[in-house]
Amino acid sequence: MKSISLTRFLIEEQRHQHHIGADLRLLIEVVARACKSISIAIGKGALDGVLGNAGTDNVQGEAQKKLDVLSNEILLEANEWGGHLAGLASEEMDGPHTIPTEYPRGGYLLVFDPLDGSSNIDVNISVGTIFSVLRCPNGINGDEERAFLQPGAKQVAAGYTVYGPSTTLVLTVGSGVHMFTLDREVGSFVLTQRDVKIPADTKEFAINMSNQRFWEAPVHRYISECVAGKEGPRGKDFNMRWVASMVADVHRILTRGGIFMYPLDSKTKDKGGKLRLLYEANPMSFIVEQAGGAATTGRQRILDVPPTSLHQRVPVILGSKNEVERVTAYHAGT
Ligand code: AHM
Ligand code: MG
Repeated sequence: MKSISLTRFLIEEQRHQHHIGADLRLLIEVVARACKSISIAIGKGALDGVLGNAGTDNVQGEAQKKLDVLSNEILLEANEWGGHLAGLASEEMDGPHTIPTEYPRGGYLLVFDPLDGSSNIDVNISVGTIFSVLRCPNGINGDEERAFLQPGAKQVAAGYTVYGPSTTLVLTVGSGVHMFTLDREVGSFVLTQRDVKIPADTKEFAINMSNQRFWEAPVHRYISECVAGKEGPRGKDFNMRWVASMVADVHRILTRGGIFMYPLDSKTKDKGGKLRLLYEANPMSFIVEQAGGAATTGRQRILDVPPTSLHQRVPVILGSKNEVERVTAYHAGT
């Protein structure tokens, strides 16, 4: 079988399926190209002096790693001149990035977490880039924060790249989820799985167990029933995995099913949760729903949450549909 590059896949999506237009195709190609550069930088690791802290904090008061800053710069530089964007925003910047006046502006907004799972960079464990694409609303400038404050259901595309033993780009434009693996010799992403589906049932959960004492009752109930295994109410043994890189944990769920939880707890309640809505929860929820899974805060579908600020946080429970529905039911008290 002939291998299908990301470029060819996108052209076919545009030409035959009419799922995307030329601008969105260009945008996705540019993001993918930036991810290749990030992959190369990560791959060099200590050889290139890119590990360690940058010595700066981001708007959320988190210490930035050198690779956080570098990945952010790579994505900004790649995207700002193409003419397809009205604005860009990122986990690593306080507000939207202003596109220099010498470049034309387009109709899309790009929001991203340039390098998710930063705590794993220095220990050589998988990290990833997450991105979400929205349309810039009429009459609002893409430099303005309010342009980005749209519920996740309005996303026109979302994806992530996981930098693991191989580099894999996972993409949805609202017509299923597709995986592309980077062929490092050729330098291009190649379609390796079309129309990925998450199994509805699972025996694997992902949660940071060290937060157990901070959880709410429905999460306690769900996890204790999993841990009780065959002898408990679920009547089967569960396994646990926690990479602490959301991208890697979600990638595992897309590959073999599972449930990922960073729920509301008393430690993060004041902030609204741990993970960020616009560039972590929304793109991942769009991908998971497109793959037949579900994503909720416990109380509401994530894609329906109306954003109030760029760096807003939200509880996240996503993955295999039947498990997510069970946790939702526990939250509803049933
Ligand atoms: P980051 O964007 O600063 O890297 O934080 C997000 C990450 C997620 O990838 C991961 O699921 C979570 O934080 C891990 O948190 P913890 O270290 O509390 O387990
Ligand atoms: Mg992140």
